[in-house]
Amino acid sequence: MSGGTCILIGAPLDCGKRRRGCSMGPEAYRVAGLAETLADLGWRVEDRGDVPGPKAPPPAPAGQVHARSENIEWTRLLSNAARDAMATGFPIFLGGDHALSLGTVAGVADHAAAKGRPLFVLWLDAHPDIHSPATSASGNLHGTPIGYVTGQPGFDGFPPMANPVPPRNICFIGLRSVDGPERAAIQSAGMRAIDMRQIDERGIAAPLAEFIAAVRAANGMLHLSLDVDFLDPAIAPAVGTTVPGGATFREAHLAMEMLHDSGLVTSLDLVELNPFLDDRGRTAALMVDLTASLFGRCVFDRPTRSHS
Ligand code: NNH
Ligand code: MN
Ligand code: MN
Ligand code: MN
Repeated sequence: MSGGTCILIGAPLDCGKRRRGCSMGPEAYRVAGLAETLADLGWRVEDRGDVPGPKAPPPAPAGQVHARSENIEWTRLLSNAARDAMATGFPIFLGGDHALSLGTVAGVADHAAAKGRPLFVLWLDAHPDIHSPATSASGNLHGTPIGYVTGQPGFDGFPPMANPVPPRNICFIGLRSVDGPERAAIQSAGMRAIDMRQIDERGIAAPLAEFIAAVRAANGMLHLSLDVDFLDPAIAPAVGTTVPGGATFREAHLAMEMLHDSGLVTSLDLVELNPFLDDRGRTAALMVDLTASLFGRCVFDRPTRSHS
């Protein structure tokens, strides 16, 4: 994974939750120098600008699903954008909140199916986001993309998931806020779920290497969804749902470096950055630096595939 074409796609979706600000995310990544950083690493960069989707409506009453129709429209738009981009390069979706992944993963899954390859998803997040609109207590659809892409029921009005991702192809890393119905769903499907305690005990490298090995053994494509709240709030304050005890600077970079070496990642979501909550741009800058590690920035070159 080096020297190809990266396609930047702004997805200023801000309707997957009630607290606004993620609509400013794509511009923050551009200001933080994402395109220049990738170009310096030898990538050709094509910025397709922002997908023009609907704006976030006023907050729905508590307990009701917030902005269902806006999210349906974004899911359609982004699955098309993802399918198109996968045909020509490595798409990087600049969020936008995590509801954008209903669309991006759906489009990437269609592409993988057309290629006859299984799709795997790595979800770096404090939360598993495996609700359906029926199980979500908040009614915030950013808590539902894994429910949608695995083909769970309850997504009335959304485009049917043509190529659902098998739950066993999904790996969560960084979990520390899991709701009751989410825990039940993860356990009954036997999903790979690495919580912060496991990272404390084993480090991040061992469980990630196991997942990378599984993707390679299946000749899979790998979609990476990176939620800002995967990171510890002390280093990444610009997110509406901070949870203490997150990944450290080096744990996050090591994950990106190992994923780079694997050569398996074929698409990326950068989600939940809320620039309104940032501290002099440092969270945006950190997300750009993590992306740089994923795209090959390192101190010394290593032989490819050294980690599995
Ligand atoms: N589980 C909660 C909900 O469904 C929080 C989800 N929030 C996130 N997910 N930030 O990554 O509303
Ligand atoms: Mn999330
Ligand atoms: Mn989260
Ligand atoms: Mn939840």
